[in-house]
Amino acid sequence: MKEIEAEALTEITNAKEELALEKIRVKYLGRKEGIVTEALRSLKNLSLEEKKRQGPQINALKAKLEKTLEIKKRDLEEGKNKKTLDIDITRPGEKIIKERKITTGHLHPLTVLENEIKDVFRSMNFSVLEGPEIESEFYNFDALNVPPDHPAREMWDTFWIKSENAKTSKEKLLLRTHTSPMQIRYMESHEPPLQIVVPGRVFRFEATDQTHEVNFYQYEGLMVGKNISLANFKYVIETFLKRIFGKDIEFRYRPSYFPFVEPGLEIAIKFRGKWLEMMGAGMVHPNVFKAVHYNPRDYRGFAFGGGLERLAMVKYNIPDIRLFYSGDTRFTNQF
Ligand code: YSA
Repeated sequence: MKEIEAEALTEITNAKEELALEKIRVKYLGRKEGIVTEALRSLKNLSLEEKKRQGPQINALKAKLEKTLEIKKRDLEEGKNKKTLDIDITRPGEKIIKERKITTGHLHPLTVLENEIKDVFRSMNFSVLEGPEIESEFYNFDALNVPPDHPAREMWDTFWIKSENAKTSKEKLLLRTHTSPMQIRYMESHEPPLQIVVPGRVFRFEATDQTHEVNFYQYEGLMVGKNISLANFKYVIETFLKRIFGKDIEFRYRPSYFPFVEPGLEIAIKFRGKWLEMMGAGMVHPNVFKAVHYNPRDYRGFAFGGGLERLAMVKYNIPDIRLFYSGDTRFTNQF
């Protein structure tokens, strides 16, 4: 019996498929000629004493083989199911693969350009950071040298957020009209020398046309140190434009006015026969340094804020800013 048991268990262990297992079952437990069945049947020819000795042994072997066969059968079945699950259920059907060209998603052109801008400034050792889209009146205006009654506020048509219980301008909320508040937030918690660029979404309550959106993106730059001058600004901006456009392009500087710079200037690029305003800039105003508790005698710096869509319009020759937000895939799929 011991030999039969050892042999049967080895065969069961080595069985690779259900059919082979069934053959083993028949060989040992088959009703007609199964080895164990035969042994049980031949008990009747033995003496009472031998019957009492062998009977329980053979029955125990029968039970053991039945159990082992059952477990092995379950293992084989599970193995088979696992194989079925190896199929990649995310793979498109053969029909789709043959008949349709499979396309993948891609980044929006503005995201592509924003990433390029970040790369260019990072390569010039600028840190890239982001700021809140919901701002306070304090950071968006006051700290930037634009007090409440200042006529320059008219330059930015503002979406105000109801904040009736606000007592201070730090509590009065709005959708930021430019990325410049991040100049203040950063300088408040850092000491010069510093050089940062801050891309981000801004909002203005104004009519849309070919070059104006209500919601658009800016990239803010700020560099502050002991001996920073407009010459540094000129180098940084001209390097930036050359890298973005991959060649020299026609642009101009003109004097301009922003309360947070002195002197102030604007940069425009020739686009489709007209000058398109790209960014405002200038040397940081002493009052801005005072607002962040820097001594204006110790430091000088330049800052700029450009429109991302306008840059993309020139780079990709797009005649109307509204196309970026049209949701028309015939437009976005070109990038
Ligand atoms: C100026 C001096 C600094 O030291 C720092 C930043 C600035 C820029 C200032 N914060 C600002 O927002 N100036 S701006 O109103 O002239 O806008 C800057 C740029 O954003 C524009 O040159 C233009 O490229 C873009 N822009 C403005 N209004 C827009 C717009 N783009 C699309 N839609 C609009 N409605």
